[in-house]
Amino acid sequence: MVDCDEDGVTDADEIANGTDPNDACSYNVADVTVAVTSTVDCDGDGVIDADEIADGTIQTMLVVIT
Ligand SMILES: [Ca+2]
Ligand SMILES: [Ca+2]
Repeated sequence: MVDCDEDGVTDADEIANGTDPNDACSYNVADVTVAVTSTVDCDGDGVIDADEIADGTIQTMLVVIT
C-alpha cells in the first residue's frame, strides 16, 4: 500500500477517486484507510488534518482548497 502524500488514502484509491496522490490536501475523507502521517492543515483552522480525521471534525467529504 503506497500513500505518497501521507493523507491516509492509498495512491490506488486516489487515482480511482480522481484526487491527487501527490497532494496531501486532495483526498476523499471516506477513503482514508491507512494511518494519516501528513501534518498538513488543509482548511487552515489550526488543527492538522490527521487530528481532524481522528476527531471526525472534517465536514467535507472532499477537501478543496479555496
Ligand atoms: Ca492525496
Ligand atoms: Ca484543519
